[in-house]
Amino acid sequence: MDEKLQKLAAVLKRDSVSVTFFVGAGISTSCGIPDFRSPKTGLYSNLKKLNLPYPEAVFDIDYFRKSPKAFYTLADELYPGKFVPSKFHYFVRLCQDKKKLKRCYTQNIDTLERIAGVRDEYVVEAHGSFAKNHCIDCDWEMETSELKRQMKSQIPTCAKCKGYVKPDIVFFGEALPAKFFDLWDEDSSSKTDLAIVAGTSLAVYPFAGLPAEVSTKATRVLINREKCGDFERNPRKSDVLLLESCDLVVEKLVQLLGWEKELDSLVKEGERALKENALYVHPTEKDLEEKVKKEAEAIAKVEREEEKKENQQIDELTETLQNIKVKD
Ligand code: CNA
Repeated sequence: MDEKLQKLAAVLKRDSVSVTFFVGAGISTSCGIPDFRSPKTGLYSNLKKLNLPYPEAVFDIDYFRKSPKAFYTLADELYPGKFVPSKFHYFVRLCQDKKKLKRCYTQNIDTLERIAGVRDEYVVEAHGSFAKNHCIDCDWEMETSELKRQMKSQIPTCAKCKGYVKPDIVFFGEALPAKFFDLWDEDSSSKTDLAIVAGTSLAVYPFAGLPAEVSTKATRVLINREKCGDFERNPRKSDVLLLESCDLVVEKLVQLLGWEKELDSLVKEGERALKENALYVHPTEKDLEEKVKKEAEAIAKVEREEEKKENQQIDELTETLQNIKVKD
């Protein structure tokens, strides 16, 4: 593994390197969030208490319509705010800070990339997230604070049509967000040097098909406990396989890159935020509207000032011209 890591570090050290991540539940298991498919510890092997007809039913939209309780039992356990990002999440953040990150495509719904400080323009939550909530019948939006309040005593229910409300997590049988398709169209046809696939069994499509579409000019890296997907079926000569824990790989990699101190301080910052109960909280719709309003006001103010300046300049010029005429 050491030789492979040294090669990877050498590529990452290049100034203009561009890195795209494709990640899954395995980057969050060290945060205490179980993945789906790991034997014994995975969610699917621990769902017996929910009496599901089959494990995937917990994320099936038709099953949710009939029995939403199973999903909400799980949602209560997984709800963001209780977990701190892993070293791997902070490694993605460091790539952003060092201007090497092109995009991070994630299947995770835990929003830990954002909590680690990866900015919206870099994150593609292919399977949605807990950020917003809608009625499954009439699409009415419920504020997250209201959803959390209702979750304590009942299944969150639409104020308009009494349908069930669920967070905007993509269930089996639902479409992926447009951002996923739009950005992948753009990204798959532009340059990337490294495609790092991590913590995923590459079992859920269309996400699982992305590594196969990565340009052959890029080096694909798999950081996972097991070989999977296109790395198994259609391996490329240039593929780098690091079949280890995601955090362990990152620990070694940052040593080679000289980024350990920066990673340590980010990890400590996260732990402190959890203790102080100050982990990132999703902005509500009202916050977002307020932000847009303030930005519009700021732009209007700048425009007004510019117009005032222009008018002043015109007045001065007119006065100068009139003076010239008077002299003539
Ligand atoms: P998965 O099918 O459970 O696969 C996880 C993969 O990660 C497996 O191959 C494991 O061997 C590997 N793995 C687990 N822990 C580690 C580790 N520490 N280091 C390296 N490898 C590890 O999960 P996928 O993400 O592939 O499946 C896609 C599903 C999972 C998406 O729809 C998600 O919404 C869903 N999911 C998300 C979360 C989350 O948000 N944290 C949790 C559970 C499931």
